[in-house]
Amino acid sequence: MNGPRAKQRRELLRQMIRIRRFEERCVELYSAAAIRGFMHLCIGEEAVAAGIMHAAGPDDPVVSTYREHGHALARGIPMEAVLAEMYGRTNGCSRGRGGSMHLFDAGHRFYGGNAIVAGGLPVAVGLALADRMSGRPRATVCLFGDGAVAEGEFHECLNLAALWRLPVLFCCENNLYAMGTAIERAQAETDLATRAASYGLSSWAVDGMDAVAVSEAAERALRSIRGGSGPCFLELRTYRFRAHSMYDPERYRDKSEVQEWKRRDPIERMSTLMRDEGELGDREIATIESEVDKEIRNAIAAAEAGPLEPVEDLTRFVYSERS
Ligand SMILES: Cc1ncc(C[n+]2csc(CCOP(=O)(O)OP(=O)(O)O)c2C)c(N)n1
Repeated sequence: MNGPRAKQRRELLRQMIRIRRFEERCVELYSAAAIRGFMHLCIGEEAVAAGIMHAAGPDDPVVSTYREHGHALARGIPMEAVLAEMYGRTNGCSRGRGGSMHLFDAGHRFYGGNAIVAGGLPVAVGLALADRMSGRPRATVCLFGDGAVAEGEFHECLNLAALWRLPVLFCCENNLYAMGTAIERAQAETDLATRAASYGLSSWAVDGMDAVAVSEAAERALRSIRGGSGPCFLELRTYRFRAHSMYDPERYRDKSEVQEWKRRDPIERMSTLMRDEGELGDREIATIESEVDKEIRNAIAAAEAGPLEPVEDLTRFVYSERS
């Protein structure tokens, strides 16, 4: 019950619950106008964030998208710094300059949050090239959505990374939609793992609703990358349970489809498995929930207490300082 497998599952479950509860609270804070601007939630996709970050090493750079709260939290950026960023406060991880879509923390090797679809891929390839040239044994983890496949940068980056055998783990979160466009309306070949393999890199599809499967696939891929076999591509088949962003009438998909995917809820699935195998009881769940609740309350207090940037500092970090 306390072996490494149970420990791994407990950690994955804890991380997924943490991300889910955080984002549920963010919805309330957004309605109260405490958080403003764009906000994209990963509710339903938590197994990807938890699984990938569980496998990544602390020195591996991570490059993400605008749907990155879960990635940032699972990476270890303190919840206070994430929420303060979303509040636009200077104690946020990007000093309140980035907001929800631009979480950044070089200390945790988290190189963004990026509002541009596929914009992270060239960043990841550049980071991997720099590590290769400097002889650092790192692998860059690059997360992006299925919508990125429609961008030229995706193809250029997969080609270059494969050609130069760069240490990049490409993680495509295929949630079947790019805003309101279903993947089969935009792509002739919807099997993205097959598509990626055509660039000459190792590529496979993973059940993105299963955190253990995600973590094990990422571990396997990272072992291969560190062994010098070049980049890998994982197509993580997942689903977002909520709207694309906070304003989305969701006319592009049937409610029945959403209900169908909710039956595969990664948190329910993991807790049921763990209960069935005697690894989890009501007491453990209650403990996780209360610890997470406390962490969220502390994060809200820190965000609310965080200073706003004075107007005089508006152009700081925009233009270089005069010496
Ligand atoms: C280059 C570019 N084109 C268009 C947009 C507008 N846009 C914002 S989100 C989005 C959909 C992206 O979908 P996907 O990559 O599958 O990620 P998901 O939102 O599903 O996580 C689009 C087209 C953008 N931000 N950047």
